[in-house]
Amino acid sequence: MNGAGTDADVHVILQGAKGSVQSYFITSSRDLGDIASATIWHKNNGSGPGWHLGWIKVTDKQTGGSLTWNCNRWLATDEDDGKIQRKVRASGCR
Ligand SMILES: [Ca+2]
Repeated sequence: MNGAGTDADVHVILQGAKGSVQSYFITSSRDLGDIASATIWHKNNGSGPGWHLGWIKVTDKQTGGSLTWNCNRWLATDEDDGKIQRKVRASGCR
């Protein structure tokens, strides 16, 4: 997909049943519990910030368990509904 990548600064918040963390490469000394959602946004900087987010995968390095959630939305001011932040969860991406 043309222009689907981004060179903007990307941020993620993972929201678990027991708390949340914020970073791109995420580590946590705490057990977050079952992951309920991930909030993902970028700063709309760089030369091609518009980003098509197909899916996210969250892997728990301790348990080896992982989940994959589909998004298939743009985070772009000039695509889709113009939003550059999405909340991704099992039930969908908005
Ligand atoms: Ca782009």
